[in-house]
Amino acid sequence: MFKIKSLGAAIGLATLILSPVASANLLTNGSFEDSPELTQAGGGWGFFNPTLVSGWGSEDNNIEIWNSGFNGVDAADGKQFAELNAHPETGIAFTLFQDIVTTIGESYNLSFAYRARNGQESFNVSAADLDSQIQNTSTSEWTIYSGMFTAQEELTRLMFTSVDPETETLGNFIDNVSVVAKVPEPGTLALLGLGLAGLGLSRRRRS
Ligand SMILES: [Ca+2]
Ligand SMILES: [Ca+2]
Repeated sequence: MFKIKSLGAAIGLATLILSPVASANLLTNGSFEDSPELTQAGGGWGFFNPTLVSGWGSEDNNIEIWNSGFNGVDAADGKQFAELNAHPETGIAFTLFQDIVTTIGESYNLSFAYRARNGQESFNVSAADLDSQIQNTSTSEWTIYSGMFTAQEELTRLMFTSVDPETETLGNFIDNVSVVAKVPEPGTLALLGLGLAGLGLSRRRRS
């Protein structure tokens, strides 16, 4: 009985070590659910000074949040999402950014949902060594982006920047943004599983 118990403890410990790595979103308010009350156009949307939207910033522009269902667009996650091309216009590209505490040399997985408003849109996403321009064409459904970056600083800025339209106020919906420390490769997990199985086997052989 003692041997079975100790094997159980070993598996429990492995689960304990691996599970927090796999699940924690390092972003604050990644799904844009936490914002002031949406007051424009009957409550369907709102735009705010970035200091009022938890987690997110913007360079010289406000941040625009929509309620799920407004103008027929359901959120990809939860009840709200962002329109990168905010309101009103200031004459420079719209940005939406968040600074993340990172470990230099470690890799992180980025994912988010994006959707076009009019069908001919694009935006840039960057973080450390990641720099992608995304053509945003589907107005009928959300598309999931996933990518990876390796931190070069102790603070990494995740940044979305409007490309087309660059300065006009309509376009580029974003929701459900997530940055997680890179999880162990499936191969590593399989090897760990084999190791535990081997442990059980050798214990059985001894008994
Ligand atoms: Ca959301
Ligand atoms: Ca807008």
